[in-house]
Amino acid sequence: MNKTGFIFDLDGVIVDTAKYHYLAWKNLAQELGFEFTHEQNELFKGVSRKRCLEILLDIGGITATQEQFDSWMIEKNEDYLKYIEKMDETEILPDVPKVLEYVKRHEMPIALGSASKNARPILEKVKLLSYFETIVDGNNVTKAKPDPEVFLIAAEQLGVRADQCVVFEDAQAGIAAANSADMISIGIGDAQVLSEADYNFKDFTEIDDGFLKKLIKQE
Ligand code: B16
Ligand code: MG
Repeated sequence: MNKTGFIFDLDGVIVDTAKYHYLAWKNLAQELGFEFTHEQNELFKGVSRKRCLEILLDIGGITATQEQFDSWMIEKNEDYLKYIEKMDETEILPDVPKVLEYVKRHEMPIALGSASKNARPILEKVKLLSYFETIVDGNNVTKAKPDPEVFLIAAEQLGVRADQCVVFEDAQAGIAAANSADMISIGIGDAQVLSEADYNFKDFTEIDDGFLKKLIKQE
């Protein structure tokens, strides 16, 4: 039987780090003299750190020198890491371990496909790192989602054909990336926002063994 490659996004799928990204961006905006709202933070999901800062500065109407830009990138990340430092297993989103366990028990390979450059320390903090055969993140890609690069590298590293991979994603750009990589896309979150996904679930509590079995058999 051919293997199915299971690829998971991180933020919004395995853990809710969006709330910490938000706090760190909000702190920076405040320092620069403007408000950054929860609604605006939606624009940042699945988007690279660099692109987030570009959007933030646009919101604040700020033009930065390259030097300022670089130092704000560092400042935001240092602030974000202070929140990450305190994370533990209690922050894993509901039923994620149940799904990882099922996939592992059936000896299917698992990869992470995330835009974050902090993916590895976060998985260590929440004690899930050992489930992943490979971590493909913001440190390994040159093109951000919706480009399929991150997922194609993950498939290659798992040794599984792209059309035999499934991707769990919470961002529109991630679903688009999975679709253009010819992978099965599974939207986690708002089905209206993620309407391009092949399947939609509110969260992992809605995913049962029968569905996972179907993915493994690729019926
Ligand atoms: P970092 P994902 C993304 O994670 C976040 O959703 C996005 O808000 C963040 O800007 C990006 O990672 C980069 O994160 O600053 O840690 O490198 O959803 O692709 O797992
Ligand atoms: Mg995400």
